[in-house]
Amino acid sequence: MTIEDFAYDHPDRDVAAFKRAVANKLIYAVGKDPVAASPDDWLNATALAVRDQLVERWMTTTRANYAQDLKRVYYLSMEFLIGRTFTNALLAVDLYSTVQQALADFGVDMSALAEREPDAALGNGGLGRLAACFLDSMATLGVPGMGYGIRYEYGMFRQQIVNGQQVETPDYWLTRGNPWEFQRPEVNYRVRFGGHVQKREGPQAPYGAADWVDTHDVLAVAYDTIIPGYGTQATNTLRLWSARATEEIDLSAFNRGNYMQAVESKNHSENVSRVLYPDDSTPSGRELRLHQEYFFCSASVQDLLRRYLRNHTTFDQLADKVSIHLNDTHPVLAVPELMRLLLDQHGLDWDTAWGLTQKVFSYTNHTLMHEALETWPVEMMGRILPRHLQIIYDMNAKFLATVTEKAGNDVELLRRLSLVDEAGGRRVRMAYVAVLASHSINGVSGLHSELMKQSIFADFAKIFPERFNNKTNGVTPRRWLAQANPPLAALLDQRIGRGWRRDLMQLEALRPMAQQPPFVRAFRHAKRENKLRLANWVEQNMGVVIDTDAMFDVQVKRIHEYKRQLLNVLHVISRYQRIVAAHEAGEAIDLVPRVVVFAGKAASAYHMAKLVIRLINDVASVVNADARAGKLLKVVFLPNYSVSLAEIIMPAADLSEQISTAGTEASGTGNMKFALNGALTIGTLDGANVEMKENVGDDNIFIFGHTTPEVADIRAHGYEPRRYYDANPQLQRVLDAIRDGAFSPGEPARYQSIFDTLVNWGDQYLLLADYESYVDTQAKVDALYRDSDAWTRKAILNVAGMGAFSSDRTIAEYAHTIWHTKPVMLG
Ligand code: B1H
Repeated sequence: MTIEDFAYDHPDRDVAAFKRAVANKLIYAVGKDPVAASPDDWLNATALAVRDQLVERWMTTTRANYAQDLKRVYYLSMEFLIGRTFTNALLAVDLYSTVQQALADFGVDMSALAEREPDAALGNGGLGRLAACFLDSMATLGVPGMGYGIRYEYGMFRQQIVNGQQVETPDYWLTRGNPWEFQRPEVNYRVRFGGHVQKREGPQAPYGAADWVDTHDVLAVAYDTIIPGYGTQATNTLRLWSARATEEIDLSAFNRGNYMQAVESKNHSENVSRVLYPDDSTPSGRELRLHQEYFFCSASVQDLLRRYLRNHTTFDQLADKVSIHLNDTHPVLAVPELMRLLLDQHGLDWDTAWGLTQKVFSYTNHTLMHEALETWPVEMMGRILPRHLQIIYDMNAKFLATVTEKAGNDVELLRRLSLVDEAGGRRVRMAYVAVLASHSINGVSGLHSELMKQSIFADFAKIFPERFNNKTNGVTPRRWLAQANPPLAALLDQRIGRGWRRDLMQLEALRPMAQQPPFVRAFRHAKRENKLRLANWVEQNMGVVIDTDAMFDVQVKRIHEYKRQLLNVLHVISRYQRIVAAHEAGEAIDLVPRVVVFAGKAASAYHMAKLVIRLINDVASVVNADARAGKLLKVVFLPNYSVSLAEIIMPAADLSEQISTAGTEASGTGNMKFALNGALTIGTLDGANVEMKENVGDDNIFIFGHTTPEVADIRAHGYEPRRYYDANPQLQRVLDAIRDGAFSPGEPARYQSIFDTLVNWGDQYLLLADYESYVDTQAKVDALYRDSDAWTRKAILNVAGMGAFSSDRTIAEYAHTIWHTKPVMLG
């Protein structure tokens, strides 16, 4: 081979051309001789060659958006949990088998390469993964949009299990470079912190402009990633900001002769985009987090205004051309930032600026839990963002004045509505800022959106009823079916065609096939292949052998008390005790063999969640080592749950555990991924489970436990967990075993606090109140599983009913009723 053999050619579906393209990248971009290239070199070279295919589409789309001057959606999110890009990109450009063949010709195994790609784990859980599914759907539907976020150097921590306990290690995902991103050093903005505010000289409007001076500045530098649509030329952009020290800071310190201080302050500035906060559902409240939030909001708003002003000379059309969506309250500082820029930099008056702001912004709430609502101490905000605090005060004053005008001086009402919580240390209520500034406020499932109006935003829902609406979450069928589940995808393609990838409602065509024995067998066969794949993973990574004939009973998600992994553990222990008791009595036992699978990370400071992980692992050690349990029961905790691991787990599940206390899980999206891949759900009437039940049919889902109003009722009357403990001897044995150290013989008191929480103190999530109903329902699950045809028929009906849970449907609703955007037209 000479270098001429690799002369650059435009690769198309032709294997030879793609081989040239890959070799070309390997030699000229990666700088490696093919004979010396490592697997990572091949991966990077192949990714770069595939990326070339995306670039043309990207430029076409960007040009078309620009020429058509379409309204754009800017989706602001602290988290984008993308996972891997390689296979997703190959499927999007329809080059999967071409590339596979091209690499095979070089003696390289493509699937082994794909496995080497690190996950882009720039998110915690559901909220971040939803943002990633939305990017995929926006591109696929041609919605002109852009995601804005932070290019964290360290993503979600890696979880190891050491002696049964979670140990966190940093996830430096960029070690081997990121072939998918384009650094844009020329796209950079100055983001200011600290300093103080000066009134401007000259005649002042009451809410006039001000100057923000003596600030410490950080530069935000853009990194762009192409988001390909599926079955379309349309693409979108994910623009992530990275912090760089400004030159001035370095030089001024250096000139004073303090080289070390210069370097230190450079580090300090660049810390802003260093690490993702690993606190799903609960905000950290730390100063660095406030810096991160403002950093990416400011850069994003500056960037989108600059783009708007390239096409327009006034702000008259801003609301016709720009929609800014707030993914929860984390990006709410974009509101005062837009106001600041319009007032202080562009000279608009308050009313005009505020009118535009309210038309531009929309907001999604993702949780009702009180401790999850973000608030910032006034003192901290005043120190770091003095001008923004002032603007928020002005917003508040104007708002409370209009309330007083309408409702009179109802001090209690004003106290409740105020953007500033005055009780116990003054704090800015970020959710209220979002509600006041947005023309649309949505929840993420029907139930959640109703509860949102009745609880945290009750007062606002009375004042602005027209702003509140629901957009039930969805998941992208490209990643969560086509990519994650090749056996089922192939079966669907064969029986109903390939159209479901872009129109998931086509799954309805499966309904009659649930009655066709050959299809039922083929469906079961696909499930078995997926179970084998997971079993291999477990054996290779954990050294535990699991039986694929057993029911795979799976709960994977963040570890949180409200999600009630503990309830699942109580059921597991009850099964174990039944097995042991039957064995001792020499009796036969009619339990269905199960492999109970757990995975999920706990926030590093969340003691109870970490204790639950330890308990699961301790139970697993005892059960898995007990020959009496044998094939009947195995428990595994898979370490380091991630998007790429979820892609292996979801397709392999028979039973999906969605068992949060009713009224606590805003939506859930894992629930959707499982059912779409042919698992049956055991769940409470919480979040999107309620709508899943409506879509898959009451007979095809196992619902148990107290409903949301019943939960409220129990709480109102005083929850008395002891009653359940005293009344149920089986439950008592389970809890006593935990308390007495049956699973922690070396440290019998290890789980005393779990016992106390559940039995003596009464946990917030009413575990014992739902225990009996849960265990009874699990018995029904067993009974159905024994009839394997009946089980599979219901699994098929689940898949058939899940069409509505495509994120394409969700995004079409956002585009139509919130953003009012039109798709880009490509020639
Ligand atoms: C959800 C969060 C969240 N709700 C704070 N709230 C965070 C809150 O880092 N923080 O401070 C991070 C994440 N995440 C989840 O959103 C809900 O619990 C799920 O029910 C829902 O499906 C998901 C997407 O809407």
